[in-house]
Amino acid sequence: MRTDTGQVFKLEDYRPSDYLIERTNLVFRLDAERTEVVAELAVRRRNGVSDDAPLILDGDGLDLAGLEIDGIAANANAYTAAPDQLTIHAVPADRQFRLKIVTRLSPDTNKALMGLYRSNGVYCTQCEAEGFRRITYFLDRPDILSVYSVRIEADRDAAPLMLSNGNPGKRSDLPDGRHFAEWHDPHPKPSYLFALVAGDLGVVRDTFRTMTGRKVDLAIHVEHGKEARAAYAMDALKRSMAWDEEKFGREYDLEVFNIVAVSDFNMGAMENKGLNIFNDKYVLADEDTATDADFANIEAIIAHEYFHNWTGNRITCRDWFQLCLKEGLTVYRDHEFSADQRSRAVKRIAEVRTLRAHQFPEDQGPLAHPVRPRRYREINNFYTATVYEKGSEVVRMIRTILGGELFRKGMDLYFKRHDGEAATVEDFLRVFEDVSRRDLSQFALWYHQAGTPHLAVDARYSTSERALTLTIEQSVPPTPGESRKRLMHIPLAFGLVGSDGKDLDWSAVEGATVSDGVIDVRKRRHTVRFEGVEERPCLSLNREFSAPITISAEETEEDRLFLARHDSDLFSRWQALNTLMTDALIAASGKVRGGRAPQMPGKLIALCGEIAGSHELEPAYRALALTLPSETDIAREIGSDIDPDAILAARNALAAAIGKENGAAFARLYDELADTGAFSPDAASAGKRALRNVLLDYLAAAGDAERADAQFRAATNMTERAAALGVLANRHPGSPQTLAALTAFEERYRGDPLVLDKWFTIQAVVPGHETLDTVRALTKHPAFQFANPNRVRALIGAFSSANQTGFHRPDGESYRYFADIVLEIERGNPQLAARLATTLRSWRQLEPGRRALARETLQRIASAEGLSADLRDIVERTLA
Ligand code: B3K
Ligand code: ZN
Repeated sequence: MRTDTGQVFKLEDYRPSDYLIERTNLVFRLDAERTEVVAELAVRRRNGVSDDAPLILDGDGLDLAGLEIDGIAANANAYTAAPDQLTIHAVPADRQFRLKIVTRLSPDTNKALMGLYRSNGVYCTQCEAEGFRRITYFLDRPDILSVYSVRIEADRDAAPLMLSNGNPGKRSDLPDGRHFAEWHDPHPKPSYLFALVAGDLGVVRDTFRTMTGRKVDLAIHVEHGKEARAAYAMDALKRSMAWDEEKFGREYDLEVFNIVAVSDFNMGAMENKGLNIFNDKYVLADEDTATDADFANIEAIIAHEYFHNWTGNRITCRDWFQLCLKEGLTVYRDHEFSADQRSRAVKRIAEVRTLRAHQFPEDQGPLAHPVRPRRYREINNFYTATVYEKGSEVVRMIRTILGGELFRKGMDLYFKRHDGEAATVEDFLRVFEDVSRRDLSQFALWYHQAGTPHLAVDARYSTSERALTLTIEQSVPPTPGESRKRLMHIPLAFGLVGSDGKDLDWSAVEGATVSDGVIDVRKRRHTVRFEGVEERPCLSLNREFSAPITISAEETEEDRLFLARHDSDLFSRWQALNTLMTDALIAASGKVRGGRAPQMPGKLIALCGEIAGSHELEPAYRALALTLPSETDIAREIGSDIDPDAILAARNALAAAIGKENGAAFARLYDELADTGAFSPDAASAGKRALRNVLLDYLAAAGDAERADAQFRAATNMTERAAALGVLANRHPGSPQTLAALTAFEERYRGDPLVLDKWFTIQAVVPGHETLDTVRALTKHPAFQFANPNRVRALIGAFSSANQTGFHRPDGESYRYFADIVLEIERGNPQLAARLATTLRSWRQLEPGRRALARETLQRIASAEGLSADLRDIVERTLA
């Protein structure tokens, strides 16, 4: 494990390297304990660099076993080799020279899952961000683009499959039961996109005909016996390839495209050129083992990694500060893809919920950072919701400001101008300025400034003048290290909704630029006057969530009820209902805390019944609309002095009231929605199941355990089965039906840890203080492994992030247990430990007792000996 050096990397310190590596030839002699890597690098000194400039290559835990310069064994005083650096002092006078570097690795002892490791016997690599330096010494930075040729040698029996980036070359037998395969990738790429896989796997094959008629061989490699579960991923891949051609004119550029699913993986998937490596959770799906949410995730992640081929691989990042250049943009592209494949409104609501659940707490807490950070200690800690999700929102705003046509023109120019380059955020913004001739310098603050902007909106309508005056005031709350904020350019989409539910027109507007239903907010304060407005409108603000901001407006409950029924913008309609729910829950939790019985909001409860039965709305939309804000959502909106127990009580009370008042109608609808016919994972069928499961939860909250039990027993797919089990476990913990269902699930999926993860999660999120004991016990389950990130996330991750009452026990017992686990995990896998530790980022919002205990926990982690850079960075920033 690399311990912390305390080094801080700064954006302003960027400078190009003195040397380039134009070609990289790698030979891997694979062995579980002693793999030999021979790297032959064609190096060139950059113009103008003096020939006594040393060549400094990055390493991480490496052991140099041989070094030749231009074919001659290097003299001992020509270089210094340390595990984390190889410095060549005496560099040849010629501008171009060759280096041959031999290193030895032990894939089996690599538990960090970075560099070359083995997962279930399969050799695989993960190099982003800085894993290549665990394989060989290199200029391991994204602006060093090199053409790679790879030769893999392995045991024929253990590794019939041998893959790397690019196109396949020669393949033949070797003595001693070994064989080799060669690969060549013609596209220059940074080292973080290098990949290798070798092992014994099953395969699903297909082909894709590109827009210019080239045939691409597609293959998805999975564990033997699981081939059928890769069919959906293959379908999603082909749809992604066609979509990128149609919507962005992007064609695939190799003869083959390989995807490999592995079971030990630190994140979702990795976009290595021509050889995407996936967490098997995001490849394997069939109706018996995967929920509709799993299918949707697979579709999105397959698309995301595929889209990186252009946004990330063909055009990569100059340095890691530019991470959003590939991630935010590619998330935007996968969002658009899913919106086109499914329902746009439903997708948008889901995106906003994710943004608020994961990114808003970043912006509002100690880990706040701009979409393009200016400094980091450990880059792996910056693969955040801010870089990804807010980064995507920023791209979306560019499209909103410019319009679809200019946006596409800008993207075309980006691909044309920067293909084959390592680019920056400035390069990206410039293409849009060039095609639109608009000044995006104020807009660029979205990349540079952290924090969620806030708009306070006040509306005055004058009946006599038939004029509406909006006062819009912007503010950006301070974030750590950025106390003074500059004013942002915020595209605020809006509508003036008339009493018939239709948008009202206006004849003139002054005080701001308003076009296509979007106000360009740029100043601290705008007074916008609309004339010719026939009646007092209901204001629908931030339609489609046009900007990732918070808004306060003096709206009455009547206005919200009206918008929740009539807003033509389906996102804002959902928002109105969601705000009503949130307000009701905040009020109720305040009552509970004060020892009083919460009052139940009659009109809201009735509206829920109405929406459930609104057949003109698609079921998936109704399901989202009826879903109460989560306990974490409520806590975030309350913002300080959080008591999770009061929030849970309030939420349960409202769920029970909604379920009870609407009981008969919900039950009828539940029965009507029963799945008949063959299973299909399509969005419409999934939507019906989602609505039915939401209704099931309400009915159970109101006391009916029978339905959930019956659904569990009759379930014909995982969506029904897992939902019923979750409802039983949450609403009727410890009941005989719940216990029987948990046992049945375990027995059925015993041999399939990936599916058993659902069983771990369902139990980990059962509200209440006692769940800690369940979690402790489950870590002893034979299927549970601390070394496997999926298991850890399913049990410990779910418990700490989604079980507010269990994790934030008032006695601090869960925190103490959590700290022990984080420290244990970090010994093998620092990245996973650091990621887990971020669940404590909102500790300052807790009530004083829990806050003190959470601080103690963080301090205990921070004071542990020999902490990794990953974990130290997170805990120190969280405490700062
Ligand atoms: N680019 C990878 C993430 C790598 C994370 C490294 N710590 C997956 C993706 O965003 O597509
Ligand atoms: Zn990505």
